[in-house]
Amino acid sequence: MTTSLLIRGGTVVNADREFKADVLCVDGRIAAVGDSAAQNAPAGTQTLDASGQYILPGGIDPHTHMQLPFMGTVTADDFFTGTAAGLAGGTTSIIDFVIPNPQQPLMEAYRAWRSWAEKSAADYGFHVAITWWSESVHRDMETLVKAEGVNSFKHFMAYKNAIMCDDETLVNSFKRALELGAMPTVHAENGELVYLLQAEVLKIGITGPEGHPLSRPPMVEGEAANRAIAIADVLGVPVYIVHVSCIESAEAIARARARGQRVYGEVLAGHLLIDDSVYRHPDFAHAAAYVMSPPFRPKIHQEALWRGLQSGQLHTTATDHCTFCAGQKAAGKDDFSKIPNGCGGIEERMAVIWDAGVNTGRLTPSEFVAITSANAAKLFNIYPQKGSISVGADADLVLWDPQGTKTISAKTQHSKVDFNIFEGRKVRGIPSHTVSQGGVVYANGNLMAESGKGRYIKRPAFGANFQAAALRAKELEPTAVKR
Ligand code: URQ
Ligand code: ZN
Ligand code: ZN
Repeated sequence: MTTSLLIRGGTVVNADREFKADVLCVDGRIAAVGDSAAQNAPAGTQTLDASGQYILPGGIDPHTHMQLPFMGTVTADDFFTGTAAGLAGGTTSIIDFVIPNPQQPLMEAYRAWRSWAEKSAADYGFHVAITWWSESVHRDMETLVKAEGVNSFKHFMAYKNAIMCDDETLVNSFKRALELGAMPTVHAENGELVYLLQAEVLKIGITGPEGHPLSRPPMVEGEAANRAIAIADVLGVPVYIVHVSCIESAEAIARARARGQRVYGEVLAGHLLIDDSVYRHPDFAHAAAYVMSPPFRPKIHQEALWRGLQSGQLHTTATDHCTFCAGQKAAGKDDFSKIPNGCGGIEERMAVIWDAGVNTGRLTPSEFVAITSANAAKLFNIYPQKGSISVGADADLVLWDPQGTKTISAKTQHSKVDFNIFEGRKVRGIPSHTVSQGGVVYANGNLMAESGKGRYIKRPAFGANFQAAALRAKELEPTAVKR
């Protein structure tokens, strides 16, 4: 049975341009854009009036952790509640993370996460973390790329004695990623420095959440970003740096890109709008709710992140949605290094960035689409299936009401967590409808997310351009001197 949806009277916004056009969706795909949409609408087509609104590609959040077992607990949002919250905010796809324990076979961890994600309400993919190295990891990476549609591998340079990978693993895995046509990504913080600084801060008697940023100053991130960039440069592989939070790493990326290196940066909505004063709140639960890594920074860093997004030196926005309730955060009541790291944001990302970015003139609507959807689709090789309103693309769209307003609150959010890092923020510019796979899943506050409706999205390896880069790097290899 054909399901069709006609969206009339709106302004379509893609990353390259905006234009008035109707959009017809048939059986989960975009079937027509423009005057032919209405002409080709089958009998009985549901119609949405988008006059005065923008029609955006569904948001893509390339950095979430639903149902993550971490620091002795599991996140409050599972793959259903987390993706449902995303749909309420206009995000129709996520890329989450498979994070094997050290020594755990990658395929075993991958199968576990795939089973957890079956309840997703929206489409999803996985970056797979490389937390250890062996012949089996080398082999499983190939299986994941060639058989499972994984084209990105994550490396935590922080979290010593847990999931941190050392330089040997970074080097081996980056090289393997290049061979396979996959994108290496990094959490860039020097885990050795964090470990030492945590001990030093605790030793002088600072045990509260205010100790968290003290143990992870910006240069701890800057060093790791520079190191990951240098390793990628020597090996001739691109690299994607997640949650760039500070001037030090933003400048490291800009310098590398100015040299022509393929380095990409991701910025969290939280790091654009929240500063480190939150850690000095007198109430433990309030301050602990903001404990995530890298930490929220002094305000001066926010301008560098906005400028990076405006200038194209930083590319995507995400949330790192990794939610822990107050009872879970209390694990660190007497020692901030034991507070489970992570915050929410998947429902709020698009609205807070529109409000602070587009309404202020920092971003055009097209630039907004680039950083909330299209660039992530391009960097993880699912464009234009995702990230574009074009014939043949998945019918994932948002009707965006630029005059709509809301005050963000944990009281009205859909996430299961009991806190909202954007609590009280008034925004103008919100989704009125979210369309996923051609069906309306959110309409004017009414969320109709369905568990299990989400699909696993395979992301193909990058082809010749990767291999060509590797070959060029090889050609540059010095030839042996004949003696
Ligand atoms: O580091 C990450 O990205 C995960 C473990 C979420 N937690 C966080 O603090 N960012
Ligand atoms: Zn991280
Ligand atoms: Zn993360």
